[in-house]
Amino acid sequence: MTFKTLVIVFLLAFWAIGAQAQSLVKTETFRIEGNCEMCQDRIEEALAFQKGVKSARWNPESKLATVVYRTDKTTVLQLKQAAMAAGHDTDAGKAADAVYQALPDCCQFRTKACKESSSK
Ligand SMILES: [Cu+2]
Repeated sequence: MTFKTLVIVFLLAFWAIGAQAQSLVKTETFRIEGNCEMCQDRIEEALAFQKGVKSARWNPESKLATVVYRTDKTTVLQLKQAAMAAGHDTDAGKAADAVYQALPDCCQFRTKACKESSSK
């Protein structure tokens, strides 16, 4: 094996590993209940703390979370459970009442919309 062949083999191997790692990264968009910017911080932080999460955004207008994560490290269900643990309902279940009740008034998304009370 010449040095040149060796280099090509190495490059191919790195490319293959890179392509495989890339295929494990998935972007998923799903709904999380919430109201305001405080909810946004809380939700994004809860999601970002999950293993394998590359980025997490939540939009207070659409209530949609967009998460980039590694499919070998976490699942959408785990991400939803993280949001629920932080006090926010998802289609996978509701947050525990005790956690929900502890949210600031403005964030009580089950009973009121923050926009109406806090818009200046
Ligand atoms: Cu809030």
